[in-house]
Amino acid sequence: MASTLEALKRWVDDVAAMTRPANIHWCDGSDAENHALIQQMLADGTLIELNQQTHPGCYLHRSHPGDVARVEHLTFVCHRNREDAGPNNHWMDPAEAHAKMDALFNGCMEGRTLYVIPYCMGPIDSPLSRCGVEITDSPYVVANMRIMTRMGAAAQARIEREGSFVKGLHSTGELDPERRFIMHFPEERMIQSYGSGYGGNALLGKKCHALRIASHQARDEGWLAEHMLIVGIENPQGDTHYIAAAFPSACGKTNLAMLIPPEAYHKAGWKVWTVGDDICWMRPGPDGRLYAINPEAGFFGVAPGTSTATNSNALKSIARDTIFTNVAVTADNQPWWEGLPGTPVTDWQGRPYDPANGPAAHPNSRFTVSAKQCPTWSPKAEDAQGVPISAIVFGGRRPSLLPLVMEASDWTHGVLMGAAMGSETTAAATGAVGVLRRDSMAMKPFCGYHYGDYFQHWLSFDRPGAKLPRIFHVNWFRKNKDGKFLWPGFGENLRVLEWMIARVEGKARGVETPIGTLPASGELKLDGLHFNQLTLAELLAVDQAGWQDELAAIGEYLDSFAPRMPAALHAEQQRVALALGTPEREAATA
Ligand code: GTP
Ligand code: SPV
Ligand code: MN
Repeated sequence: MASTLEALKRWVDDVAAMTRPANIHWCDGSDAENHALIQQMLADGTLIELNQQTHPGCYLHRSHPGDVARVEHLTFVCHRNREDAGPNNHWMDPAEAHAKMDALFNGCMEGRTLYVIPYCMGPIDSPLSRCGVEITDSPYVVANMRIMTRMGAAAQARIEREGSFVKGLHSTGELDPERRFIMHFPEERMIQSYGSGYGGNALLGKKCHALRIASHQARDEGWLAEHMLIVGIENPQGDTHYIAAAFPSACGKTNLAMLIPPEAYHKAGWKVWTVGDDICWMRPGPDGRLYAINPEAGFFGVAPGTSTATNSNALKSIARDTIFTNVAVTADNQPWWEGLPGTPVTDWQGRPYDPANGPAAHPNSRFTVSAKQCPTWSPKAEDAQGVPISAIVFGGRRPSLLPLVMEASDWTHGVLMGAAMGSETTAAATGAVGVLRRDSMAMKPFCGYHYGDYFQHWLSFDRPGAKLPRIFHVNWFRKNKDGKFLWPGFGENLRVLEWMIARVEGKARGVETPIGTLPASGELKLDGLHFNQLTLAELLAVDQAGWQDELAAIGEYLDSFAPRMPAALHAEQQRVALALGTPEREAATA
């Protein structure tokens, strides 16, 4: 049998024969290689040098103004059997998709360099990690992948040893939205992306591999690939609980992962440890608990709103050696976005700043930075075995109804809470912003197979011997009549996490309601926070009529995944609806 290296070389040769690049470069991930690439990008304008006194090693990239976010309508999951993709995905027949992509890739790298990027998702020596190779004609992608993954020689050595890897082929093409597709072939463990240079469309290790392909692989192999941050909360006694939380794009994962404790908590000795800010791979360990790794090595974080007040850890992380994409710049050439002090002179498109043109920084402008630069980066993030998860949290942008926090009565109820998740859309994907949509487990754009099968896979973790995490649902985004957030959020969210940990440790009794367990009076510690008791009551109220409607909507949503919707989840929806006193629907469908 041919070695893996030979198979890899043969694939690179095949791709080169199709795309016809002028040069082929195998990336080793070294500093020298990175330096040379940056010099080349500065020379051709792909990167713009920022103020090297205030921001050493920082550069700005302006993407094409029509290529600033993930494109869900152009993203396909190409299973052989259409049913396997589910109504949650766009599907194309694999043969048709391959023909379409082959035509686009034909000769597309003429005059350009083809880069071969071997990468490892997760710590190089972890059994939970998985490898891939991305071929791209974008040096910007190479520089970002070097920060976001363990890229280069060590990854290639693991690939040669292991014998398998995910194949990703990417070309920026003409950046024409009419000639743009992000194709996934889960059964072939392959990704093909054409016509975009942006984030999740182009850095194939991230959403394409670590979520769409990995979620499918995880189902086959008995683990979970999730759109979750991982954070460690250390109490004053020195005990650390790890929490994994799924929020949709631009709904607060990076912020919660790097949370700054409120002053009183800090003084009392609470500490926060960042393990991951976007993706979490988990599997049951020998003791029955779920163990998680962060497959990424860096942060591709939302810039706007990042400030000393909201996330000083992120701000400290990005003070050097950071690539900024689509931010504005100040008169002295520092990166700038809405939420920072100072004034921009040049907007994200390079125009003189004019408020009539909208925000100075694009709402989905981002920073790419090595996780090692984060002041709260957890030493456990490199642990090959991962960290044990005490609690799983779901949440989204819900301006009304959903309380600040509630706990599921058991795993099945928790899976229902995750499946029922809804959120207002954000600038992280092209399309309308602020529209409420269901986004089960924050995986709507990322689950590589049928949601019904995915829910079943989640339910299957509840088996004899399992010591599963508690499941919670949070909502930092409740608004009052004037459209103002009711909850201060950010660092103050630690108060909610403290209650969760008290629940995990059996130290908070809570109040049982039909929708879940909520904090009992006095259990949420609000000292030092100027907070009105009426606001708290509003944040923790259960609006029975509103919830009856919500359960009916959840029921309809779940029905859209029939016939693959697990009966147990349907029954759980019925149970909660009944507890809320809605016998009509129960009678109608029983
Ligand atoms: P992706 O990288 O797209 O997956 O996003 P994310 O989930 O990591 O979101 P992020 O933490 O970058 O936050 C997105 C936006 O939400 C930023 O503008 C934040 O300022 C804002 N945000 C985060 N946490 C809170 C919070 O607790 N309350 C409020 N009101 N806003 C928040
Ligand atoms: C998201 O949209 O959830 C992101 C950014 O984290 S991207 O890499 O574009 O997917
Ligand atoms: Mn994300």
